[in-house]
Order: sequence, then structure tokens, then C-alpha cells
Amino acid sequence: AGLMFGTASMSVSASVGEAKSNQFWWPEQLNLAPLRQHSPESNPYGADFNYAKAFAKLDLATVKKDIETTLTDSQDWWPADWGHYGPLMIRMAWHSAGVYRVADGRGGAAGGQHRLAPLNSWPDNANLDKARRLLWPVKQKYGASLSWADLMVLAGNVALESMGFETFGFAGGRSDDWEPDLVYWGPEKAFLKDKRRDKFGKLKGPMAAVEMGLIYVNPEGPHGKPDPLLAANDIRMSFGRMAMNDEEIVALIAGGHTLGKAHGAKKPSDCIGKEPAAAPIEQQGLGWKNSCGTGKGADATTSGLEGAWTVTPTRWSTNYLDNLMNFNWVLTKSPAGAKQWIPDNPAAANLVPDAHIPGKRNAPIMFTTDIALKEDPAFRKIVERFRADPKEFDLAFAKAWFKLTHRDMGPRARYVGADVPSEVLLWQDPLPEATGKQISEKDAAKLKKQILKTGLTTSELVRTAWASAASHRVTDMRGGANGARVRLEPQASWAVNNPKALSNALAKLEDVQKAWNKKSRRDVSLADVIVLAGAAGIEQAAKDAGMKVAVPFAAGRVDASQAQTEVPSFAHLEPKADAFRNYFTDASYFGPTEMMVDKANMLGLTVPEMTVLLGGLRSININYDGSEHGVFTDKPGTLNNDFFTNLLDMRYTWSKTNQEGIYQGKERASGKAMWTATPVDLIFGSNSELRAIAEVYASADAKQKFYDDFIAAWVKVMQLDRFDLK
Ligand code: HEB
Repeated sequence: AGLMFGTASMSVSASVGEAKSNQFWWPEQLNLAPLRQHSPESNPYGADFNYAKAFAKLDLATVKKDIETTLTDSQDWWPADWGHYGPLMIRMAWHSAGVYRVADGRGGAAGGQHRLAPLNSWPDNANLDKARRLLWPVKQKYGASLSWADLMVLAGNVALESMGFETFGFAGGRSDDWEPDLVYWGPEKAFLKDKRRDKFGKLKGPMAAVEMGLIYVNPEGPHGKPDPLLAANDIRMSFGRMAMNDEEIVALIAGGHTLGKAHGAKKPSDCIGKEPAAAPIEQQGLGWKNSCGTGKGADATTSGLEGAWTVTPTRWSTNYLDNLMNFNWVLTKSPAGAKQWIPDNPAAANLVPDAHIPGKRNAPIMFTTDIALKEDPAFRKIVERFRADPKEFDLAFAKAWFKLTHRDMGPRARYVGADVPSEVLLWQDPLPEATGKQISEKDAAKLKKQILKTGLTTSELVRTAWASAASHRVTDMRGGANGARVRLEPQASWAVNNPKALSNALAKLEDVQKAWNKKSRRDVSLADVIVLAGAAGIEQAAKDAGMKVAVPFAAGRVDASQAQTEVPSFAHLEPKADAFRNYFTDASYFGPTEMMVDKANMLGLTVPEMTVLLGGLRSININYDGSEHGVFTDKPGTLNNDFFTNLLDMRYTWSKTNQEGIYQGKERASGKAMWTATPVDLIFGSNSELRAIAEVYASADAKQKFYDDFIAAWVKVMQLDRFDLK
């Protein structure tokens, strides 16, 4: 029955409908999907595949040769401008990496997200589908050993090198994702819209781009207004949100636009078809089909802007800086109708050889965002400095390009391959080398005894270890217990860490560390002592509840110095909410329960891990400011499953209090006030999926399981940044 292929009435979209999610019926319902991403089941290489190892075995020089050959092997189906795909590849690498934002560490080149929807279909990524398709033979040749994520960045590097630029290096090790990350890209429901600013024009939320579907800013100026100074503001804000300073901004834009051209031969509305995600099935993943003229080469239409910035668009030079400063730029329109700038000097019309038509010459162009570098006084100074010292320009671009394309890889321990630069950079959150002998298991046991003798409570011990380790975020692999940066600025002063109590606890742990290192041949780092403190605290808290447990521990952490810690860049890691400590502030991008899921996602936790951790931490009580919200036990400081049993017990009933976000639990029969709670406590009884997990840990048979699962999730958090173990 049904339709048969080959019949005239065949419709590939015939369908009766599709399953609707709970968010369709109840948009306000807490969505746990962020905690179920990237299941090993969606990975064709399986959970045991070690990409970094596979990449390390490649002969990188040969891979680079293959890419280089591809760059000048112009294909009929998408002819290369001036016979060289280099600039197109650089734009692809930059757009792949450039979606990174420092506020939550999301976006970036890792995962190869650029090849998946939605990013593959963002308007700003127009025609980068061609760049990836051109690289397919290289990808095909190396298969599992060369991820798309690495290949796209590497292609950018090889492109730069093939056009005469010396790069700072390349690190491989970005494994591919097989499904899109769930990322909050902004509130808008349509592309190229901007509903993300406050009344001062500042972006709300973690985003770095100023419009939905743009990598950073609008080339024609804010909302298309060709005002270079306003554009400069947007550029500074937007690039600042990926931790780029003025010098890096000028280097990146000037360096990038030294090469290649913009494509706006035709009016997009007349000629350009749908993006890949919406394109007809027979286009096989390619989008933006251009139905005007040849649809490619001289007729190519991408952004709608048209022209090259320099006279040698496939050779590295300082010509961008020279043109920017030497000419008087006047506003004009591209053939597609976009606002751009050309020199007022008519003689300039002969400067740039056409990309496809022999003998034809064009004027160089600038975007409003390029003119911004000339008009903004601070940017202009840097442009002039770079012009006066091309070597400085080269080095600044090389370093900024390396940072741009490696920012979301985390520490150097994750870098793989022959081209990894040896110079250590501050934004990599460097750690000193581990030296000397590691403490043994016996040593660890002795140290835990010393730690318990400090008189610090189980709550204080566990809270300190959590403050240290839970600063990690898997989105860009920054933060964590290694380095003991919890004792350094800015972390030591974060409100969520209760600075006074934290420094008191740390001082006592430091005493333990010093006393140990004085008499033992094997030194211990404070970072390790802090994690041991957590283990000691949990073991004691379980013991106080009548359970004997052992918390696994892996020594080998080191202590970073303040000088190794870039304070402004670390400031972005400060939690705006931490449900595990019942902490929430108005600076949060979302409501309390969504922020809980967001934090759990940044810690790489599953729904059961989040649940058991939060419940167990409530009974130990590591709450912010010593609050008792969610501490549903008469034995606080011990590790038990009372959070779950009492939350699910029908003897108690919950109601709102006068204080916003605070609820009260009373004994149903007597009306006696028992406990207080916040939304991140009660959600485990209210949300049907979370309640289902809470039931597991409240069940009569779940005692051992509760302890096992709690400890496993705890150790997972403690070791999130142990790339040396992985
Ligand atoms: Fe760029 C191109 C925009 C930055 C690199 N850029 C381009 C275009 C546009 C833009 C619109 C054209 C496209 C077509 O094709 O049509 N950019 C922009 C903006 C910005 C930028 C708005 C901010 C301000 N770039 C940048 C950077 C870089 C770059 C940073 C690197 C580094 N670009 C680039 C290149 C090119 C471009 C290379 C060319 C491409 C070709 O040739 O294809």
C-alpha cells in the first residue's frame, strides 16, 4: 500500500505529522534536552574511539600538501576567484571558530558544528557549503583521523601559508559532533533580526553576535546604517565578547580582509535560493543556488557586497592598511544594492584585477566595518602602528588568528600534532609542569586524616572542593580544580564562593599541605589537597550517616600562580547561578531551573547525575551563605537521601511564601513548618521526568545506589579538567 517510487504522484514530503515535544504543549516546562546531547549512540565511531590518538598518527605535512593542492585546483562547479580558494577557506575557518563566545564558552570550531544545521545555513555562512564540499576529497582520504572540526581550521591555516603568511601554528584534537549543540543563539525568531539589546544598545544574554544568523556584526553598519563610528562600537562589543582586545580586533579584520573578496554581482532577492537546511532535496546539501547568469564565478552572490580590499587578494601584504589610510572613502552601492565604500579618486578604479574576467579591473572596496578601523581613534592608532611596522602587524595577526581558532579547545594539554607552537600564551590558562613524585594512595589516606583534624566541617570541606572543581565548563574546557585557582583572583572573590569562609577553609588546607611537604619526599599540590578535602568530607559525611564509602582520588594536580591567570578572562567563568549551592542572581540569563540545567550541561552531567549530586549536596549542605533552603534533613552535614524521601513524602505540603522564589514545606497534619525551598529544589518533585529520577533515589532499595551514584558523579566533576588522565 501507499505511494510507490517512480509514480507521478510521488511526494517526498507526504506525512501525517510528527511527534510533539512537551515544550510544544507547555512551552514553560523545563527542558532537560540539553543534558541528553551527544549520546555515544549517535557517534558512528563509537564511545571508545580516541580521536586525538588517531590524529596524532597522521603525517600532518602530507595532509597540508593535500589541502594546498586543493586550494589551487579550480573546479568548474565553483570556479576559484583568481584561481585560489584560499580566501574562501579563511572565511570558513573564521566563521567556524568565530561563533565562540566567552560568556558561556559555547560556539567555536570544536565539534565541527559549522557543517551541521543551523550553523551551516545561517545567512552569514552563505556559500561556505562550497568551501566544505571542495575539501571533501581530503576529508574522505583521511576519514576518522581528520575531523571536520580540525580540517576546517587547518584549511584556514594552509590557505594563509600558501598565500605567503607565516602562521603561529596549529593544534589538532577537535573531535566531531554528530548532532547540533543546543545553543541559545538569541531571542529572535527570524534571521538577521536584532532583539537582543538593552536600551543602551548592549547585548543581553551570552551572545557575541549582534543579529541572529551573523557571526559578529553587520558589515554595512548597525542595522544596515553606514555609520563607521557606530560600527566601531558594535565591533568592540561583539569581538570583546570573545575576549578580543582592540589590537586583536584590528589585526583580525585587517588581516582577514587583506585576502579575498566579497560577492555581490546580483541582487540576492532576484537570484538566490534557499539555504542548505531548506533547499530542495536534489541539491544534496548545497544551498544558496544562484539562478542568475552562470550562478558562479563572475556572477557569484554571497553577502551582496562586491569587490576586493587589496590589489593582491591572494598574496599576504599590508595593502589593506595602506588603502584604508591613503584613500578618501566615499559611500556607494554594490551591484546587489548593498552599502559599501570606494576611493573618491577615479584612478583607483583600475587597481584590482577582476577575479574572473581577464583584462577587467575594479576599484578596491571597504565595508562600513572596515572604515570603522580608520574612524575610531583607538583603532586608527593601531592601524597606523601596524602600517609603520609590518612585522608587528604580522605577529599580531598570527597570534590573534591562533587565539581565534584555538580558543575553545581549552588548555594546551588538549593540543595534538606536529604544528603545536611551543610558546605558552596567557589565554590558554597555563599550568606549571607537574614535577617530582606523586603522592601514593597511602599518602592520600594520611592526608585525609590530617584534613579532618583541621576542624573544618564536612560542609566546609565539600563546599571548598566544589567551589574549586565546579568552575570548570566543558563548553570551552576552562576552569576546574587543577591549578587551585580558587585561591587566586578573581575566583577567590566571587560572591558564590563566600570569599571569607572560603579563605578561612583554604588557609587550613594550606597548613595541611605545607606540613606534609615539609616532612614527606613526595610533594602534594594545594589543588590535590582541595580535592582530597572533598573526598574526606564525603567519606566522613557518609560515615556520620552510618555508611562506609570510599571516594576515588587521582593525584597529579598542580598549582598555578596569579601571574598565570588572566583575571578579566577568568571573570567570565563566574557563575551567575549554581543550583548545587542553591545560588541564583539577577545576572542570570534564564530562570533558576533553566540555569540549573545550564550549569549541569556545562559540567557535562546527565539528568540522573545532576539529580543525585544536587540531592546529596543538599544533605551535606554546601549552600551559598549557609542558607537552609532544600536541606530537607534533620542531620545536615551527613550524606543521605533525605532530600528525595522527604520531597516525595505526602506527609508534607508546599506553599509559596511572601519572599519571591522561596517556598515553605509544612507537615500536612499538624501544620508545623518543616523546611524552606527554592525552585531548584521543588522542581525535582514537580517536573515529571525529574520526579521519576528522584523516586529512584528515594526508594527503599536505593541506599547503596544513592551512595555509589553520588560518588561517581562527584568524582566526574572533580576530574573534568584532568586531560592528563584521559
Ligand atoms: Fe570578513 C569576506 C564581513 C571580519 C576574513 N567578510 C567577507 C565578506 C563579508 C565579511 C560580508 C564577504 C562575503 C562574500 O563572499 O560576499 N568580516 C566581515 C565582518 C567582519 C569580518 C562584518 C567583522 C567586522 N573577515 C573578518 C575576519 C576575518 C575575515 C576577522 C579573518 C580573520 N572575510 C574574510 C575573508 C573574506 C571575507 C578571507 C574573503 C572570502 C572570499 O574571498 O571568498
